[in-house]
Amino acid sequence: VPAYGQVDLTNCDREPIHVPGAVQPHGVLLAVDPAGGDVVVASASATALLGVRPEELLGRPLAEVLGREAAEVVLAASVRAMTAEPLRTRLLGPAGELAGREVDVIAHPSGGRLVVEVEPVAPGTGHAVSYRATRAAMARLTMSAGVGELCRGLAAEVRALTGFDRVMVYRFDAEWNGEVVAEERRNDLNSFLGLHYPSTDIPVQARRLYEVNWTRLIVDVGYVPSPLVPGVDPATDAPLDLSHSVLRSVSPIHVEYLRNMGVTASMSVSLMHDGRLWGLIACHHYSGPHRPTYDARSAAEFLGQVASQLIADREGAEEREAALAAHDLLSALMSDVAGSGRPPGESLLADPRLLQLVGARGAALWNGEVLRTAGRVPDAEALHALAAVLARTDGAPTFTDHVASLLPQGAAHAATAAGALRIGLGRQWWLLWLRPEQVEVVDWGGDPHNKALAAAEGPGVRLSPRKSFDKWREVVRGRSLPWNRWQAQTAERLGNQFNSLLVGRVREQITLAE
Ligand code: BLA
Repeated sequence: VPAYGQVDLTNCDREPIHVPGAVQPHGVLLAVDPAGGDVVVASASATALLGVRPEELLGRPLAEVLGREAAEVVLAASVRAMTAEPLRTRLLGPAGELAGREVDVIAHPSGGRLVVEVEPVAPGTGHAVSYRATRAAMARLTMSAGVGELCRGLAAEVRALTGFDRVMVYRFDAEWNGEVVAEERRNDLNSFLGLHYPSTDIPVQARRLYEVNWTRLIVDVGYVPSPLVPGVDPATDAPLDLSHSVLRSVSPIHVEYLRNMGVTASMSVSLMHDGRLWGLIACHHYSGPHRPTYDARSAAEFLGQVASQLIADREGAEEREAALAAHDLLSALMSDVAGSGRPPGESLLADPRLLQLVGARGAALWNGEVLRTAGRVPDAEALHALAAVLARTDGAPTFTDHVASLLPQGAAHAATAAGALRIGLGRQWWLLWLRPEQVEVVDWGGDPHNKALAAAEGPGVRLSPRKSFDKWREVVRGRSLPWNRWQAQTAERLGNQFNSLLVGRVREQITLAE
């Protein structure tokens, strides 16, 4: 059995979370030989829930647990692999807590086995989830205007569906750090909106798992894992792969993290785009165990899929609009520069639209003799060093959101120039746009509730949102917000227009001289 206890903060990205050798105890997991229909592995939770010790179930037909009819449906469905529909049935055979109760039976293949999970349809937790209600929720999402409204709508719909105290939309950046971009919560809870977390909070193997299994639930963070019996499949000597299990026991490191946050139950749903994890719907409960029904979880997963597609579409549209707006702004700027009667470099640097155009806070222009600057910039020496390190012979735009990785001395200027975008003009001119480091822009400490939360953390707490935020600050220290494609294109366009303007001026002067 893989030993859970050996995981610590330094090796948690190698914890084999898909083979924990245990499940959460609110349901029973059975692995069945699909040929004969006999049980080959059973979870210890069988003792309480079915009134039979797991050892006693081994070698017995699935029909003895589920009843003949249900067992036949499940085994027949196994031939159709992952497409099997979960089955709702009443358990008449067993003597434990599930005796006579309605259960969901969720089956999927794993290795050579059929994994059959039995979960009670708990009274009270399931808001009745209907196709009609889910479709209406989907229609509401479709009508929302921008990406922000869409994410807020998604959080609201999922909260209504599942009853969690807090539902967040969590979005990954290119380095897998994350940000809470939307939130719906109980009124008395402090807000997490806008908070950032480092990539290590959701390690790589977890993200990989979440790309293939789109929903996970921790019903009660105080649960005692229920081991599988036997710990390895006797036919293969390998532990059962629980990647697609709904009862999978989760990483104890993550459980510790949730406990430190005061979370008592948690769920998350993958938001996928183009086969990659785009974000998560992250749900917290703070008032004890919480178990939305399988149907509610499935509906949340479905809305997540719809929403992530919509988000991708909207983002594409918003980006095109931003690029068009920048195009218009550039035309207006350049025509004013051309008509100003002043030297073009001087009037360009005096115009605030130069920074607005690409979302910069500072700019500098060198014409081979004079250095002109606008906004927040480092000293002249740093600007020349930066322009040199980003230089390209063809003058095409070059950019970085981490100046310090190109220039060791650049770290000292992160407050003005953590990020830089350069274009070459003519033979020896260059133009630089600058951005400060991102941590200056984001501030967790601004929210007094979060300050109180941080103060309440004891010295022994090694995992917490506050500590994560500090870690995120370290990760992004010295980095600016990234430059995107249309910003680089806008810069290039400005370069071309500015060059034509200069060439035109030179021609004029030649003509005048003749
Ligand atoms: C899993 N970490 C997760 C999950 C989330 C987070 C959402 C998915 C599991 C779930 O649904 O609960 C992180 N949760 C967050 C964040 C917020 C939140 C950032 O609510 C912000 C509001 N975690 C750590 C560290 C390690 C770690 C330092 O912070 C390792 C050293 C591990 N996190 C870790 C592991 C998992 C995880 C191993 C996988 C859990 C599993 O599915 O078994």
